[in-house]
Amino acid sequence: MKTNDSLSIPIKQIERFHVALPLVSPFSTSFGTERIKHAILVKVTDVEGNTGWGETSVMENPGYCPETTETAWYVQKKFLIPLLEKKQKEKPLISIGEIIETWESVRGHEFAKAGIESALWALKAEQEKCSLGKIYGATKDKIPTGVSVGILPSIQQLLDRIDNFLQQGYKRIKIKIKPGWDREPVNAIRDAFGDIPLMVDANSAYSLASSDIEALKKLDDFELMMIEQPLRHDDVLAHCKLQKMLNTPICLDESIHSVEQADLALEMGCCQIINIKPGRVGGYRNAILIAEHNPGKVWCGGMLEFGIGRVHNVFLQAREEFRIPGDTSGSNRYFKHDIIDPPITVTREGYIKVPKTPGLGVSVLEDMIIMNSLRTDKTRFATM
Ligand code: OSB
Ligand code: MG
Repeated sequence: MKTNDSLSIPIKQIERFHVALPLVSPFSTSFGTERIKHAILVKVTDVEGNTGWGETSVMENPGYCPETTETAWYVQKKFLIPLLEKKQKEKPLISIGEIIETWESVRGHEFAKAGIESALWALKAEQEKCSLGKIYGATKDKIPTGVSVGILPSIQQLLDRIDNFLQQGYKRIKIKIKPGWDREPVNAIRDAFGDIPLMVDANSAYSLASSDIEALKKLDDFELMMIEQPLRHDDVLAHCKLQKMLNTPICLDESIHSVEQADLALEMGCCQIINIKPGRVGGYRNAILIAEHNPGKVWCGGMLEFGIGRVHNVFLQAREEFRIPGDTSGSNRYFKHDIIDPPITVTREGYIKVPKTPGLGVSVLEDMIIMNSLRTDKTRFATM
């Protein structure tokens, strides 16, 4: 990353809000059903009153990854914020890269790190009076949108849902699959909607058992863009074996938690594409490094983010290495009222416009955040 990453004004305090809001409709995957979205929203304020907002968009349960809202809350409080405060005491005008380095003494906990790191990038944008997009290296003024459709009780409901999203303009459809819900729904979608850009996400629901391999091979008939994370979260070798048996490209999500793991999986042929979720890979600096190493082979995933995480992801995908539509959808696909103003909207042609105004480019509805917080805290830094 070539951007200058130093803060030009010292940090005064960090506030956190554990927010929970109902989703407009339940979201079912092979690992469970989400009805309420949880996240830890992070607000960093400097001594001159500039602010930066970030989102720790981990799930409440450890079904997708080992972290949860609770573990992130604890690790931020007990380790990440104290390490940051200590670093600033040593050196008042700290760089975000140096903060990321001091956090290397904490293994894992990528979502916890990303939540604070993203707030720091947003603060940097405010301090520089430029768009967060500039900080993240955005070059596009709009990004194509995709939507991730959960497992539904019937094929007809799935087709109705997809029809609605296509009418709203979405350019790429992803459906969740699991053994017993794969060939049939995909076949029905191809029959109903022809050769729309279509992909599937198994969230690790398959294995190398012969019945599973047969089911996955059958999907080759449908010219899918990719199959996301068919096998175990921790088994890249199995994905390597599977990729040799399939024509459809494999995309890894759950397996990738670092720049090194992304490079390894692509270089060894365990997958052809990486779903970059900044939270899962430890933040936006790592997300950008993965993209820079692998242009055209990456897209931006989602964690049903609130508006803050969503707008960070819009800026990230406005970089030129992102050439495949991602999972970033409009706010109304998730929430009745998002916590930013204006909410993220999708144009009739299926794009999200990249905000232009300085900082985050949208207003954060702090009163609404406070009203929907299960808990909040504030750490004041010792000032010089
Ligand atoms: O596997 O990509 C996934 C949501 C939560 C956890 C994991 C995943 C997802 C999605 C939805 O697919 C992406 C989104 O719309 O934000
Ligand atoms: Mg996925």
